[in-house]
Amino acid sequence: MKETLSGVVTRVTGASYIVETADGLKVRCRTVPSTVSENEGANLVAVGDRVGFRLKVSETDMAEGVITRVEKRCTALVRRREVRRNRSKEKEQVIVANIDQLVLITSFDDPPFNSRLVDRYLVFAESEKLPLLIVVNKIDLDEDGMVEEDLEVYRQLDCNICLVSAEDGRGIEELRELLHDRMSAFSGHSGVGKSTIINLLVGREELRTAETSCKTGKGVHTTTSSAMFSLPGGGYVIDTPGIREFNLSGITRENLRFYYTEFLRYMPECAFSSCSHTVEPGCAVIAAVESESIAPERYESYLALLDSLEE
Ligand SMILES: Nc1nc2c(ncn2[C@@H]2O[C@H](COP(=O)(O)OP(=O)(O)OP(=O)(O)O)[C@@H](O)[C@H]2O)c(=O)[nH]1
Ligand SMILES: [Mg+2]
Ligand SMILES: [Zn+2]
Repeated sequence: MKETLSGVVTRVTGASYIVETADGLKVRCRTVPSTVSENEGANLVAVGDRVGFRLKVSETDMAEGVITRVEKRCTALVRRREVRRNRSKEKEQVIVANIDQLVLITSFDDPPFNSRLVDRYLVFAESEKLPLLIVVNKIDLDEDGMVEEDLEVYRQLDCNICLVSAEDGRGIEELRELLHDRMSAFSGHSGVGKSTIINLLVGREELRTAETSCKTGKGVHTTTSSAMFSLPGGGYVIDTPGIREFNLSGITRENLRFYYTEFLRYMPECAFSSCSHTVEPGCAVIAAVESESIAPERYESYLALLDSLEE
């Protein structure tokens, strides 16, 4: 019997999976009825999954294999779907597995920095227990050093911030270090420069390989499915469709307050233990906002998000 190799699933196209080994071997694999999964429910194989596979004799020049085992996922980002109480978890679709950090790409301008979007990602990252890295691209457009005004609020929170310009290369090495040896999910608004940054990080050569090794006829730029790219020196980045696509059903009007982490130290002082920090008397969070110990912008964003969540 052939030896079992192990690798990471870097692309899913229908029932065909590209698995990449640590030494860079790329193998097109399929599953078989005897494929064993250590995960319950959800889809059998997702981008980011660590799998065991065996090579088989192939007619084409590309190596082919059979996935024998799918390892237990540490994390999973799940596609948004209608929340129906009686549905079992089996219907969930995992967009990407084993991510260890979320990377929100924003831009200083064109499109302008959007702090409400940053707040949404902070809530989402907190609810998924994933660290968030905020990347601000296009700092070459910031001639007067205005970017720190946008970031003042976030400098006080527990998240990494990296200023870059894909145009002139500033900050790219620092970003590279923050991504080293990790599995990072990129998202952000259209036009902020995600593709440009990924191109810089992985090198054009790598992108072209991914393009030609996948016979869908679609380019990597029309990223509807998830594709993962290996970073030279270790680690992976994946261009995701963004939180609009993710399941946010874990965030409710009741638990939102726990995901604004700077509120936490004041909450025990609220007169009511179930305080929503909106209309209740004796609210310590509101008092902290009034004394600007909590940034008023963040509190306003909390109210706006609370409003947008269904009762
Ligand atoms: N000035 C400036 N322009 C940039 C920078 N990075 C990217 N751009 C430009 O911004 C535009 C959008 O870049 P993309 O990389 O396509 O953006 P994206 O986030 O992948 O957009 P979608 O694929 O639509 O989500 C392009 O015209 C880039 O040339 C930068 O650092 N500075
Ligand atoms: Mg793009
Ligand atoms: Zn309160």
